[in-house]
Amino acid sequence: MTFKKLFATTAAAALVATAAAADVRLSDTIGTDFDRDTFNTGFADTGYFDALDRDRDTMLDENEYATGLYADYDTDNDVLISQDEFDTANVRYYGDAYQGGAFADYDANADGMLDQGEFGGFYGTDVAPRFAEYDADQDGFLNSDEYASDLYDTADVNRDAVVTIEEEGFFEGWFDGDDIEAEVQTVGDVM
Ligand SMILES: [Ca+2]
Ligand SMILES: [Ca+2]
Ligand SMILES: [Ca+2]
Ligand SMILES: [Ca+2]
Repeated sequence: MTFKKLFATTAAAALVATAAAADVRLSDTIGTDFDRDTFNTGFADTGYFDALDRDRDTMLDENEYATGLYADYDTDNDVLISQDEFDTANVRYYGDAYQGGAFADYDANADGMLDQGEFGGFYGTDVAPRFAEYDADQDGFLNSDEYASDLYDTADVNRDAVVTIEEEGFFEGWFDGDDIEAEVQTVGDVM
């Protein structure tokens, strides 16, 4: 089963299971554990990493990583980040434990939107430490496996190595069927 197929199945299962207990495991619904290895292997087949890797060197530098985040935060694809998009995405990435700055801290021109440069300020302050955390070999880049580990842990909010139905909501927002490659090309550099 490809990751796309796996994801489509689990997203549908999540919709069906919204009223179920939050600790239902994927293995209960689709017969496989959504463990790190399964995820990392499947993730490599999605093409998502390749789409973010704009210079095609098989690595994400911080700029490519931050642009991918921008495209993900921008759910309505207007190439601006509203306060609602900012708050919603921060809950997805950090759960209720988001400790970073407020939207207004980064909206330098106070127009109610974050553009690429303003988002770069948010990235540099609040997100860059996570890039460093997942750069396991400390070469300044995230390879596909390092990046997949970041995504997996981000989804696994309580870090118990099981992505629950509730935690899967992260992927519903993240992998929303948009043309990610076109989006990141449109967003361009944020740093
Ligand atoms: Ca690259
Ligand atoms: Ca937007
Ligand atoms: Ca602004
Ligand atoms: Ca690395």
